[in-house]
Amino acid sequence: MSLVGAAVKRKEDPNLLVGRGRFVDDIKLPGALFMTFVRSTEAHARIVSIDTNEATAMPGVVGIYTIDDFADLPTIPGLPPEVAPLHRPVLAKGTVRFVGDPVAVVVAEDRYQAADAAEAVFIEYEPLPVLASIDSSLAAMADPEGTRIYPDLQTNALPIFPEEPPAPELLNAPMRLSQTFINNRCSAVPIEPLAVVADWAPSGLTVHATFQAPHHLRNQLTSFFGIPQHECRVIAPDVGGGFGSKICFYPEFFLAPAISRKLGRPIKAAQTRSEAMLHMHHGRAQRNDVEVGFDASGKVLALRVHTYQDVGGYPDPTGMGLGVLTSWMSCGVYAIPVAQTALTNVITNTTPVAAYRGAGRPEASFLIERTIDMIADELGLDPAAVRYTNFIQADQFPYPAATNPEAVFYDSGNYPAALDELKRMMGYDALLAEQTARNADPSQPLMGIGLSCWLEIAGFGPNGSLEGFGHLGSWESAQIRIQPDGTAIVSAGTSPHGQGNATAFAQIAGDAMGIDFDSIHVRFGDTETQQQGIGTMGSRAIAVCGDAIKKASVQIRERAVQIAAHLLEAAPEDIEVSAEGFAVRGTPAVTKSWADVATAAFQPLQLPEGLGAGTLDATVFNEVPNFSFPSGAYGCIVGIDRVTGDVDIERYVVVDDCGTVINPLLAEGQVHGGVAQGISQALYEHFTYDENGQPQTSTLVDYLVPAASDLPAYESGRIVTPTPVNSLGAKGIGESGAVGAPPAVVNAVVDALSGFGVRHMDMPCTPEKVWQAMGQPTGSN
Ligand code: MCN
Repeated sequence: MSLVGAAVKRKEDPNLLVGRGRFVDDIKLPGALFMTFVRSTEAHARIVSIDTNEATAMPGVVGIYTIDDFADLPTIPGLPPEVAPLHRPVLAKGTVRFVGDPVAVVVAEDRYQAADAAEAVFIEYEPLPVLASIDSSLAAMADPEGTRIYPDLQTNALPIFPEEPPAPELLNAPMRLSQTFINNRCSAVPIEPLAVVADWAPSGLTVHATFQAPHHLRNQLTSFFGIPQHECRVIAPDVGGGFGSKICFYPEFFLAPAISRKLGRPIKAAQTRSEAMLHMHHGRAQRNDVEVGFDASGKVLALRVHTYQDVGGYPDPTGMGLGVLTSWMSCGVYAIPVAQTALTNVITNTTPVAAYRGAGRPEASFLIERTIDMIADELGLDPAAVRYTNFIQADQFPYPAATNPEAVFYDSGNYPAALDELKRMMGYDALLAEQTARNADPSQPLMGIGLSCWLEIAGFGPNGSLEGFGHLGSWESAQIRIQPDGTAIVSAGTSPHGQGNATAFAQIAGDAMGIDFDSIHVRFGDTETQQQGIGTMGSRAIAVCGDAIKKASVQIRERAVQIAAHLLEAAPEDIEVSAEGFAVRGTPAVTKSWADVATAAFQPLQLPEGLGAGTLDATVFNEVPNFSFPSGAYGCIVGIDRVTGDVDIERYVVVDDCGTVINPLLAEGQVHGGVAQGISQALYEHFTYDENGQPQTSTLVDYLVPAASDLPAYESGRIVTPTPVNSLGAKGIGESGAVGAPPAVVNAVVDALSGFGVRHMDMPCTPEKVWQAMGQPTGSN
């Protein structure tokens, strides 16, 4: 039986389930000191003075540092030289730009002493005008004397794709509508906040970091400190969730090594939850101004989108790229003849914004899926029918995206089939009838039905796709070594943060080599043992690294067959491979086990001519020709309390297409997690600031993360259109749920409220907003 496609249980779980995971904060090095930040309480201010006298004398304090103590250090890497004024120093230099901005570091014998001393550092600020939103930052630009968050840059707005005049196809369309969509700012909330342990010994630097791409960090740390790569080892042990926020470079990654070098002792930093909410980069925070032209059948003739991305107080390279992905994916699964996209990154006095599960694609699916529903509403058509009218058809692949037809080609898909399957699973037609009856009955909750036919760009791998974010390349590496006992060690260049890649990689390797699943050990996350890799982002582990593992496995198998043929005195073509070993076709009694063949691989006298000792060792650097474009159709049914406005998700049905599924259990788990985040964005989560840039939601008391009981049981379906861009036919699925879910939920809420004249509602659709939209009903249930 094939391992690929089997619902194998996770290799990683036994340790995690008994509390034997090893996270960064579990690492306790002898003599380690703890560092903590003194963070800005102002959103925008000039630093007048920093008084450390009282704190320096406090118990356990070893040192307190400001930017003046690190004058020799470069700025945090990533941004290109053209935007030099935006390069972020490792601590605030003269000016603070958001609440939470690190101003000073306190180093003490333990974390409690460090925290106490940080409270006793007094900073005098001279407040500057605060621009805490896209709108206020752009408004300041209209005034030549208005505030510039980076005076040397002289602008708060960084145009990436300039706005063009509306195309004739839009101006001449029989019908037009426009809408501004606000994609609410979210905080990632991984169970494990940011943590790092740095130990700079005479032999070199060792860094344990909770991070999604240890090689990326190693490469940047070595150029930052000007040391050779063999003197820097970065280890990402177990990582307790990342959701994209652990792909960015934060000041502590550079300061912990710098202080360790200064003091000659290991340094640990580990955020509290409240610090993480303020300082780990946020996600979304976009405004999308959409204009669409269409005809009476619902056919979209032209789409024009201007995306404004809030990049926060310190633009991050990943954050600067989010809107590019939104722009590319703005047409979704639809054959839209004319698409015009503009993009402006906007600097504000808020926490920097960067990758967050989906990173730019949930914003695109939200704007286009809401737009399609608004067209249906305008024309009085079934939203499903408008989707069928506009779908790209299954025979049109590779399909050049109208937003960038030279560079972006959808690989494969069957969007009408996904919607057919969704409608079947939902019982769509019966639901429409049920809705009419329920909504006419005041004793029942209002019913809404929402669809989302989403598309995303994943499998980041084609050359050039990651280099712009400072990565060495976009390839991925895999090495497989067969040990003399016939077991295999698979070393992967990507390292996961909760996805279960070890299990999926072992399935791929097991099938391709023929070795038993339990005899395959997967390693990752340590630059000493996997010397080169790129990392985990853009749902690429399976499509790029899994493909590398398959290719390396094929090489191993070919060489193993040659050895077995030699030992069995048969022709390689006659050798049959299984988990038990090697047999000669027609004479199954004559066999060699994997251990026999693997042992021979280390004994040159046993090997056929041309193969040397250690031959069962293969390294592959895998380049893929294109991204993969997972897609799907999601359906959401909500019931809305007619008195309180509370939205209850009654059913949530998913049809995913990630091409070949490696492990349905894990793939479904990924979708469940992503959908949970998407529902949460649609109904609960919103990181907000007041007009002074003070965060209003920086603890889990006021930033709403749903509990399991707030979420529905999902009904899962699937179609499979394998991708031609890798040998597995597999597309990414790690972000799909987060991309597809928000519009399905909001479409359902707006559908339920359509009787009140509601055309759109920005996320999150809180009970209060819904109650207001219903005209503030009174009464009781
Ligand atoms: N899989 C599969 N078949 C496929 C594709 C994937 O069975 N065709 C399964 C495999 O088990 C694989 C997993 O899904 O291990 C995810 O694979 P892939 O889609 O290649 O994504 P990555 O491993 O590259 O994960 C990245 C993606 C991203 S970018 C974020 S952010 C994210 C995520 O996945 N953050 C997560 N999933 C997360 N899951 C957890 N638990 N925690 C996070 O922080």
